[in-house]
Amino acid sequence: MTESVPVPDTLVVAAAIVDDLTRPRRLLAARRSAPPELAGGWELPGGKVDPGEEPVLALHRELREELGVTVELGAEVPGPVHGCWPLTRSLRMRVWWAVVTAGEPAPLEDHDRVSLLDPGRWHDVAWLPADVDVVTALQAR
Ligand code: DCM
Repeated sequence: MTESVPVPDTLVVAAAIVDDLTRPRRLLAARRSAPPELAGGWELPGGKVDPGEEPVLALHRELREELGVTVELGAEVPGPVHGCWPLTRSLRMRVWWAVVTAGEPAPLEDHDRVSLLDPGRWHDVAWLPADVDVVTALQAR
């Protein structure tokens, strides 16, 4: 008999928003104010994909809702598990590079701060655990 392995079933999408897709220098980090267990942690902004929703469209929606910005997406940042970044047993994340094309990033929903991290300081905030590895991959680029 084979053990059944729980399959992560909810997709989260997030953006590594930088000033320039070709030569990224500054990286946007957003600090969560909710829910209580995540409050104070910094993340690459994004959120859960709704059932039936196209992941890329979900990311545009989340960035509009959370930060009030329109973005252009660059390449995907592939994670170690089937291209995804594991968050929990039931959540996995996909991440894309992005640049803002309209709007000024502001913490509108579930966030209380937005920070632009200078070159060499991308690890200087208390990232949520899964985001630490993503930021390391972003820096290695
Ligand atoms: N999440 C994360 N890192 C991100 C974005 C989201 O770890 N860059 C996590 C936080 C939540 C879950 O994904 O547990 C869903 O996010 P949201 O509440 O924004 O939909």
